[in-house]
Amino acid sequence: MCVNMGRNRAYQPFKVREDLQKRIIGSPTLYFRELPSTNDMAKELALRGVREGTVVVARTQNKGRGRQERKWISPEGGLWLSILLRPRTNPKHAPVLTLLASVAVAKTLNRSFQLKSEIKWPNDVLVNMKKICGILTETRTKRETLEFAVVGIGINANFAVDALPAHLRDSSTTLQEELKREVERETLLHDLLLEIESSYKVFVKGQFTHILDEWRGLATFLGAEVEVESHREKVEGRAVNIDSYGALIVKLRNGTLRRVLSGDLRIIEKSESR
Ligand code: BT5
Repeated sequence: MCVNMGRNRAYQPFKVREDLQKRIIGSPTLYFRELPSTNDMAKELALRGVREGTVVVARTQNKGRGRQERKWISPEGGLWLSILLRPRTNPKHAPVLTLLASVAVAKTLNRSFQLKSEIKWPNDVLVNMKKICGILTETRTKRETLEFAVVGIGINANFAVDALPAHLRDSSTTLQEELKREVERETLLHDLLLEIESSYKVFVKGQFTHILDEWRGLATFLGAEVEVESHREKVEGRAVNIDSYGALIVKLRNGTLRRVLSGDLRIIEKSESR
């Protein structure tokens, strides 16, 4: 359970380091006051050979990124972090790392704050249908091998939704808005890294089914009528499943199944049964 220790208290993610020492994820955890983007810093460190599991945390980001170079607004009070991973796996499975991270965030929010969190493909965690967390996984590959992956996680924690630009306020929320109090980010970070550690061990064994099953359980949009827009096309139909490459399976109106690898999903109508 996270106790109330908010923005005005010293934020010391380095405290996390000690008890995560024997683990993969979070050892070390590097803390920065301000960075352009924790993903960029983690990638730079990866190229310099730092070890798997290194976590980069920044109090604020001035060039936080989403997919396709979209802006990720990262005010003080948020939890902005990136995890460096070096799994020996086919790069095609890297999108499962995003699924794994979204499951870990949703489970941690559910468990620590009793917040009913849901997952929206491909990389959002929602509370009350509003985005509270976004995930950006970036990879570097050499031929058919994955050299490294950086999983960036942004959780809107201790700030009011007013800290976001006006056009995002209706579609976004923060832990502070939902709980009407601030949370202890050190504990949140600690619990999240433990959760990620346990699923990452499953991931490296290639046991994607377990991760996908957990994801399906939290992906409440499955079964809904959706529209998925990518730079290539717009697909409309029923979201029916996800495969072990992180692709969404959409059943089109004519009954054929379409595999969608990336895009932005909009829920048109939720299914009655979920
Ligand atoms: C994402 O992209 O949702 C991935 C966000 C990943 C952020 C983390 S923070 C730590 C690490 N370092 C980084 O530089 N990035 C990662 P996407 O699905 O493309 O969504 C981006 C869109 O979300 C933007 O275009 C806005 O519409 C919206 N957005 C931006 N900031 C937001 C915020 N704080 N809360 C909710 N929505 C936001």
